[in-house]
Amino acid sequence: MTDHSAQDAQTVHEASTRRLDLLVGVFVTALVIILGLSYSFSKLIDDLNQQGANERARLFIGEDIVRKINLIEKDFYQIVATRSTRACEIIATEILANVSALEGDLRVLQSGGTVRQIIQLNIDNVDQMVREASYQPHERSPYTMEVIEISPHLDQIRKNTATLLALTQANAKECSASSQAEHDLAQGELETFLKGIPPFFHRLNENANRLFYGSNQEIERIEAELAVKRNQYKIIEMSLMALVIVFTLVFGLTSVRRLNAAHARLSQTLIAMRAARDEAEHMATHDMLCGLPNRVLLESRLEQAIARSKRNGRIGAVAFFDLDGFKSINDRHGHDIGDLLLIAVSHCLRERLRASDTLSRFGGDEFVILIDDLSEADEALIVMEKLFGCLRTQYHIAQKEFYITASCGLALFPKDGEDPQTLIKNADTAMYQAKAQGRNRICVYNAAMTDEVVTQLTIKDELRLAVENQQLRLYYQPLIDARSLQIIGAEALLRWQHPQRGLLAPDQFIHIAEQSGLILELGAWVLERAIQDARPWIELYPGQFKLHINVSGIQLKQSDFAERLSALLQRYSYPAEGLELEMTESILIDDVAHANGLFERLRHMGVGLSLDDFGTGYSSLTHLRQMQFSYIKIDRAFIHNIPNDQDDCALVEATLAFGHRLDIPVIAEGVENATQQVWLQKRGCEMMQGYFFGKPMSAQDFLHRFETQRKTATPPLPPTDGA
Ligand SMILES: Nc1nc2c(ncn2[C@@H]2O[C@H](COP(=O)(O)OP(=O)(O)OP(=O)(O)O)[C@@H](O)[C@H]2O)c(=O)[nH]1
Ligand SMILES: [Mg+2]
Repeated sequence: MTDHSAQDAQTVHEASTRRLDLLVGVFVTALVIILGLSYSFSKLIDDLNQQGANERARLFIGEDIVRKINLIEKDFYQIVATRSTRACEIIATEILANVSALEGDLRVLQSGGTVRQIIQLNIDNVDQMVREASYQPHERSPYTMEVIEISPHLDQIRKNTATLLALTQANAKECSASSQAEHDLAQGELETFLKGIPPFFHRLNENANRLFYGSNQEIERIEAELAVKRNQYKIIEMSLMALVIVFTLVFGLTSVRRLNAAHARLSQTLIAMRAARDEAEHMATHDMLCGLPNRVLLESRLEQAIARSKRNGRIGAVAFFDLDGFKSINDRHGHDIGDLLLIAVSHCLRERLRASDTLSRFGGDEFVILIDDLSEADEALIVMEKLFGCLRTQYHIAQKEFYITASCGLALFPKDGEDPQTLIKNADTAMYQAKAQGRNRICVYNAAMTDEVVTQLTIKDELRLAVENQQLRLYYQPLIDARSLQIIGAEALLRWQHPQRGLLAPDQFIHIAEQSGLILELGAWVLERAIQDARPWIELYPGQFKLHINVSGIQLKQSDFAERLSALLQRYSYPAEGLELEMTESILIDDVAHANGLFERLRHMGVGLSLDDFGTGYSSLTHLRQMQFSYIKIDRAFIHNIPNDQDDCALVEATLAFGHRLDIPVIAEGVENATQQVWLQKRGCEMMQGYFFGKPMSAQDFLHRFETQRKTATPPLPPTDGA
């Protein structure tokens, strides 16, 4: 989901980037077009402006030409009117100067006269001209024709002026020195000459006026064109601006919308990614099944708690819980049920803890609890007792009932360790001890435990080889009928002939065998060997002898236990009725439904079931009744002090009464003297066992004792020194 969102976001991001690129492209193109158009239009307008300026310059020259021609014309008439030769000469000089100036003007016009030339001509109003025309025109003058027409007239003027001057001078001379006839002749020539002058100036003025008006019209045309171009330019400029604005609005709005959508998608992706990161973080620090903190988180919290405890001098505790026999629950009911049970237990434990305590799952059926901020160690034990409440209750899962116990190890800090690893290891060691001591209990860590654990681990390794190396032995202790005092059975007792440690009793190694699973191998060996050994004995007392074999709860939890036993009995042709399986109450606590089913099958086969160590466990009387045991065995701990200890006497009497009431015969273990024997006999105890009747002995010794009894049949049997 996260990858998908990230891809989406990437796609949207790319699309938005493309749109943005396009938008920028359109902007740049529009800008280039506007600048290009603006440049060409301004160039066009500049050209037109320049043309206008030039025309105005020419107009000015045209005006000047017209003015000068008028002056010349006026001067001519003055010459004609003047009789003074000196005055005539002055006027003639002025005319010639004006003609020269006129020629200059015409040359400027003819060559497409420049503003600078116009300036050199000392024309008035030059400033305005310069402002209007700021560059050199290059085109040829359009007034060449007028110039060509005017130019010859100027030569004519020069000639006429010279003629007029000459005539005037001649006239003056005639007036003073010549005859009247000569004077008249000169006067006549002058008048004739003067007659030709008006038409000449008329033509000249015409040309000059054409020049003037032509320029004027041209200026008007240019200005009109200029106005049109300016308007066109404005329209195009505004259209382009409008186009750009529309483009900007459309693309801008679309892009903003798209960017908003992209932003929203990106935000979603970010949220999804954050959630994924949180989930990953949670997964890295929590157990998947129960949702509890895992080892990583526990160690980190423990580290903080240790540091706090060092600062404030308070103490804390690490409790290591491991459920007892959980493997068999998995095996019998499946992992799903096992999972549900783990979850239910975790809920129960959590409810009994403070919010500040950490309940973590270490995997499997192990829970580690961190409790800190305690004043004294006993407070931790109080919490543990509270937690044990969870383990002595019934769990209802998938319409089944489960009883579960746990073993717990407790380590305190800073006393038992100053770092998380050491504390957890020590709590684990204490838990191991709790398992070794029979489970369903709390052990508080002490330094000696570490050595103990090392020893136990060594024993575990050696025990693996014990079967293979034939170091296991079976001893048999007689079971005596309390009324006849005859041997009517034997209890098979396991011993381990350890090469270095000597002969070891079961309490020194059986818990290790149970813990490591070796009990299955050991138990199978015991069953086969005992049945094999007892085969001849049963023939001595057919139908009466019973072989009692201890079986572990773990063995009974094997789903094929009944089948295996049946095969064994068949193999050695041993009658099922001659076999009594002794078990402790733990089988009842673990799984009542399974125990019921198995017992039903065993009873159906004919195998008897005895409850061992009665009074030391927590079994409910209802269950005892349901199980239909063939015998109840009172633990030797209660027999030892009778008849002196009133409490023990009361307990044994109660057990006997309970057995009689339920019609279950009672066996008393550990009978060591005649007083105890008599006391028990009097109270109706059905069977006895103990050193008073015989210590555990080898199979051969037992056979011997048994055969002797059969031959002599003289009870009671004296105590013997067995193994
Ligand atoms: N249902 C379930 N079982 C698990 C899970 N993780 C581990 N286990 C099983 O839990 C069992 C725990 O083993 P142990 O504690 O050594 O065995 P046990 O039968 O409880 O024996 P003791 O603790 O010695 O009394 C193993 O069989 C594991 O396969 C899980 O997540 N769910
Ligand atoms: Mg366990």
